[in-house]
Amino acid sequence: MTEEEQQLAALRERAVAELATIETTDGLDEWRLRYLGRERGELSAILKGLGRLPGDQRKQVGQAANLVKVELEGLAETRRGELRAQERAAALEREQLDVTLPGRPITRGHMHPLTRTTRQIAEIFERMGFQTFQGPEVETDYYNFQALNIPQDHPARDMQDTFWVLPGQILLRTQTSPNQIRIMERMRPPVRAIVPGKVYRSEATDASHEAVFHQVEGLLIDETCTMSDLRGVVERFAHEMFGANRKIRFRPSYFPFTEPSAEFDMDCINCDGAGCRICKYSGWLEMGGSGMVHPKVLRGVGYDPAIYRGFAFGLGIERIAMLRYGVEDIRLFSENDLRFLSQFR
Ligand code: 2NM
Repeated sequence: MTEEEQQLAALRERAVAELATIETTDGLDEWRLRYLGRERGELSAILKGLGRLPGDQRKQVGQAANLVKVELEGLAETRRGELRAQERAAALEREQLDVTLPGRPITRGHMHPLTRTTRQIAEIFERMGFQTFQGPEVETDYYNFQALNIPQDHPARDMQDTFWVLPGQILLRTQTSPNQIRIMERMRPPVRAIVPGKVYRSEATDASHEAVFHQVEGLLIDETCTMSDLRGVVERFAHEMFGANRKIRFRPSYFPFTEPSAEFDMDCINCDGAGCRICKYSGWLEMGGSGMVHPKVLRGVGYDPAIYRGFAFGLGIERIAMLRYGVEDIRLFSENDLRFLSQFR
């Protein structure tokens, strides 16, 4: 074997060994340049040196070099195919999209428990022919007190510690009744109105008292209604809201805007009247106030008390929601804690 043939065999061995270690098509291009490149390739260098050899050797080495060249090119193309396939597989792996993964949940809001309770209450009264109205939360002294037969020096004003906006003139309503006055001013009887909404009282806060809370007041005006109609409406409400077996009792009371006045209780939904922690062992739950609208109030809105009469009542919405849902602290409704609110979705 000539020196050139030995050189060729060593080159071939090196090229084949190196090719096996190449991992990228870029690396393969470099390899090709190094061994097979026209300008600086090692094989080309051997072919260029052929001229210096004697004739018979030139042919022999030339043929051997060509065989190596063809072999190496064949191996390179095979390797290129393998590397391309590997690179495509890696790219696909990187881009992979698993369409079977579960989607990200869409966080969806829901009604506040007090809004939900308010709507349930309104629906019950709407089925009895009442119409729902809303009105201003900032009121005048006239609509909040005077029109309701609570004059300047009346002790009843002490019952409702007021948030004044303009002392003596503008205030945050202490009940929703000022809106009942506005409704009566606008309408001729018969009137059947429900007024839910926010009310404000400057009071110390505890588990059952808030300075801002919600009330629903009802009003019915016609020529013939009596306290037994009032009782029927309140009882029907209790049955629809808390179940057909609930019992209602009326106790005489006092409000400046009604005469006679009464407060009403419902037998305890927790113990059915037997006495428990919820009803403070009395068997009864206080529900609200009511009465026949005072003749002075009727006259004030332009109704003739000799012709028209009516009854009115007021209920606390938080109180109803607390009983319905078993909530024991009124402050939870306004704390905006999702651990509480999310339970009402
Ligand atoms: C209550 C209790 C008793 C009431 C009275 C009126 C009006 F405007 F007709 F005079 N509206 N609401 C009323 C009566 C409210 O809440 C405890």
